[in-house]
Amino acid sequence: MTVDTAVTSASGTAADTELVQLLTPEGERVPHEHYDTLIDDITADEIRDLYRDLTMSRRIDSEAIALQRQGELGLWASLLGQEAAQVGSARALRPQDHVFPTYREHGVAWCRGVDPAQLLGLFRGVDQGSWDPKENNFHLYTIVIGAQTLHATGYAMGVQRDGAIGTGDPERDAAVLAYFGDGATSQGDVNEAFIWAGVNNAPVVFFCQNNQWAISEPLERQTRVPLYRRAHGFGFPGLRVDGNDVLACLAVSREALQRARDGEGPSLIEAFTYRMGAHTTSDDASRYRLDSELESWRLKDPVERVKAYMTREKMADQAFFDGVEAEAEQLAEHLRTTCRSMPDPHPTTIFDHVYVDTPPTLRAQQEEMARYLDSFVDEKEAQ
Ligand SMILES: Cc1ncc(C[n+]2csc(CCOP(=O)(O)OP(=O)(O)O)c2C)c(N)n1
Ligand SMILES: [Mg+2]
Repeated sequence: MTVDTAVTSASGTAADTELVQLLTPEGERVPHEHYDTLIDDITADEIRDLYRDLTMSRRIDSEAIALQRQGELGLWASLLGQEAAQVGSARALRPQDHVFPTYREHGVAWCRGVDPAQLLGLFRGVDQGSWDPKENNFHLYTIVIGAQTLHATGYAMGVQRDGAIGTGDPERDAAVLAYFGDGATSQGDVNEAFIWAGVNNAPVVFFCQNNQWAISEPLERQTRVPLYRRAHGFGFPGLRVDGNDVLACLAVSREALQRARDGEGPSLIEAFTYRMGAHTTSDDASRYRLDSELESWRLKDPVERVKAYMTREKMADQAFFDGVEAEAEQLAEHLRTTCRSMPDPHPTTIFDHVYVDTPPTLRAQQEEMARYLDSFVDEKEAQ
């Protein structure tokens, strides 16, 4: 028996794994023969906009963590460290493209134009996702690991049948972007989505944020080969990008989305990044990983490298950075006030929005619950 021992590590080695990178951790621009052509039209204004997106995403996150610590949210899943992967991929989208997120894509939501305060209701437990997916083509958060990759693939097959791809018309052509994590790649749903997308040539981009951890399970427990390589077995291309490099994430996503719109089928992007925080506010990451690992990734910070690049290239001065900070502070204030004023829902609203037309059995259960709750005598009334 011959055993292929060439690759036995999930991270891969430098020799067998090409990482697309356009901006080093020190903020130096790295020339790339191919991917430079995908961002060569980018202006200094657009770089400043990307920096603003990264900063605002980080501020949404830190504010939500603070609100959770103050008891205003039940839970929060932090995006800290993943800002570039999210902003770079999301800014490659056109308005008519569709996004299927997990529960961590707050930076993508921001780029799609969802009011970040609307993200909080789910984590406060007062709604099940309050934004209208049709408004910004940003679908609801999915907690069931990997399930949204099937939804995205099904949606992409619908887009295909609507004749919305391959026309070459930038107003009509549409693609679908599905986000998921490294741990999700072990789910049946994700592998089934890859098969369906592959054989149907569906216009979907699978964007895996490999943040190295699935709660307490390290990447090595999910795979023996770099994740992007799995795509080849399903019949479509895959690549690995520096997930802390917003320019590289933008470039590879632009290319993959255009392939999808042109009718060339799915692709897998593995954004190699790191979850700087705990899995959620309910988790204590110090129980299963070393501080030294965190420290090494801190040096690759996705926001700082853009700041260093802009400063080096004289694209922004201190007044610009102060202005963005002030704007982030205003956003944080908006989050605080909106969150605290969110009313508690009536318990029977849990039955709403399960079906478009609530079936009689479910309606009966809702009415029964209402009667039950009404049967409690209000203490004040009884006195
Ligand atoms: C089907 C399913 N199984 C298990 C869980 C519990 N769970 C929540 S998050 C998580 C880990 C996901 O890791 P990864 O896909 O790497 O995404 P990340 O949280 O790192 O962004 C698990 C197992 C779940 N939500 N759904
Ligand atoms: Mg993960």
